[in-house]
Order: sequence, then structure tokens, then C-alpha cells
Amino acid sequence: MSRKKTLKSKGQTSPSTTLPAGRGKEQEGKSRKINSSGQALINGVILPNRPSLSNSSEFYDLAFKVMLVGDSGVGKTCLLVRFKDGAFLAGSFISTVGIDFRNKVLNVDDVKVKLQIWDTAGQERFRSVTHAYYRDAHALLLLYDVTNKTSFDNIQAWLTEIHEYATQDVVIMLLGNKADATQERAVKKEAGEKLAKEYGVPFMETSAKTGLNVELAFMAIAKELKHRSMKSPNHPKFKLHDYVNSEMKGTGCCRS
Ligand SMILES: Nc1nc2c(ncn2[C@@H]2O[C@H](COP(=O)(O)OP(=O)(O)O)[C@@H](O)[C@H]2O)c(=O)[nH]1
Ligand SMILES: [Mg+2]
Repeated sequence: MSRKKTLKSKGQTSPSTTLPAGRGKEQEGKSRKINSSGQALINGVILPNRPSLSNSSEFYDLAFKVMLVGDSGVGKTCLLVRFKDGAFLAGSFISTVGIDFRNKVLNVDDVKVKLQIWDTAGQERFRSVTHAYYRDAHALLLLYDVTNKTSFDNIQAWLTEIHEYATQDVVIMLLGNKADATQERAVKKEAGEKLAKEYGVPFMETSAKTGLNVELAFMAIAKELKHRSMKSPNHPKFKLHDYVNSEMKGTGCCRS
């Protein structure tokens, strides 16, 4: 399945963050049009309908699209594989290939939140991705590589592109990946923090290799999206920045 075709065929311009209650499921990697299980798409959100007993995917209450963005080689595909499968892929093979998307259901305060996480499938090698890619994203994880200063310098350009093409209320989080690579570090953690502050986005350093903060990054996104879509006067407002800052793990004793 080509991601480009799928996005085109939907013809939607912005994602919806309000979802109906109910339990549903979707077959990963298959066509996301209405299928034999009666699943439907509205504004890019997969709406749970009639769960099929023959499929082993997990049930869910809410579903959101999360996109991975950033220069080629920063670790987007590895981050996704680490989150989905708990494994790390070393070497260059994966960087030229990329994958389209993977689903993962998270339990957020007893609500099953499915994240459909999209990888750029290699398009970002040309320092740009199809603008349709951003269109129905509920959240964007913007990555740079702490061992590659250029990838950090390009964050501003990525943010400009995001602001131009993504929806206004898209959730953005900045991630400095490869935090494990202390010897090769070229971007200080403080520089990432400063940039994130300037743009008002939450920030953390991650490692697809060790798993540092990987679950947290996706959980924080899932919590924020869940709270936005289930606004209730009885629940205190969820504060994404505070949650990230309280849960984030550091990279050890030696900040460079
Ligand atoms: N040390 C280290 N290497 C990583 C990490 N994440 C990815 N890599 C390596 O960086 C290269 C590019 O990763 P990849 O996921 O393909 O980057 P992408 O082009 O952004 O999808 C690969 O050789 C990975 O093994 C990480 O957290 N730590
Ligand atoms: Mg990739």
C-alpha cells in the first residue's frame, strides 16, 4: 500500500480530535477505506465500529495519527520499531527503506488509545516530505540526532514546514535522539531545551538504542490527545509540559 495514494484517496483536510465511544479495531497495514468489518474513516480518524473476532489486533476506544518528522538518519524508523517491537535495528539497511505505519494501543487512564504512527518511508532524504503527509496528523514527533548538528539546525525549517501544512492544533514534541551516543554528541541537551522553549513545544532526549524515554514520548502524546478529545469539566486539565518534565529520564551524570 502506498501512503501517498491512501492520503489522496481520503481527500480530507484536517483531523478530528473528537471520537465516538465504542470499541473497535483495525488491521495494520491494510487499506483504510471502509472494509468488511464496517470500519470507517472520518477526517483521518479510524472510527471503531463492529469488532471482528477473527482478527488478533487489540480493541480501542480512540485512535489518532502520529507522524514522525526530521532529517534522514536521525532515527525515526528505529524509534518506531523500538516503540512497537521493543527492538533496535543497527546498520544502514533500515534507513533507506522506512516503513509506512504501525499501530500500537496504549492504556491511558483506562481508555484504550490507538496510535497509528507514520514513518516517512524515506521521502525525507530530500529534506522534505509530501505536504499531504502532515494534513491529517494529530501529533508530530520532530526528531533530530544529538550527534548531528545539521539535523538540529534543520529543526527550524521542519517547524516552518509543519506550521504551513499541519493543522493548527497539531500536538508537536521535539526529540533529541541517539542520547546514548555520548562520545559523538554534537548538540548539548541545553540547546534542545532552549529551542523547544522558543517554540513552546515539549522536549526530551531519547534513544531508540537503549529505549530511553521512547515509551514516555508516545505516552505523553497519547495522554494529551486523549484529554483533548474527552474534555470534561470534572477532570483537571492535562499539562503536557509538566507531565513530560516530571516523567523524563536523563542521560546519566554527564551532560555535555
Ligand atoms: N546510537 C544510536 N543509533 C541510532 C539510534 N536510532 C537510530 N540509530 C541509527 O541511526 C541510523 C539511522 O536510523 P533510522 O531509524 O534509519 O533513521 P531515519 O532515516 O530517521 O528513519 C541507523 O544506523 C540506526 O541504527 C539511537 O538511538 N542511538
Ligand atoms: Mg527511516
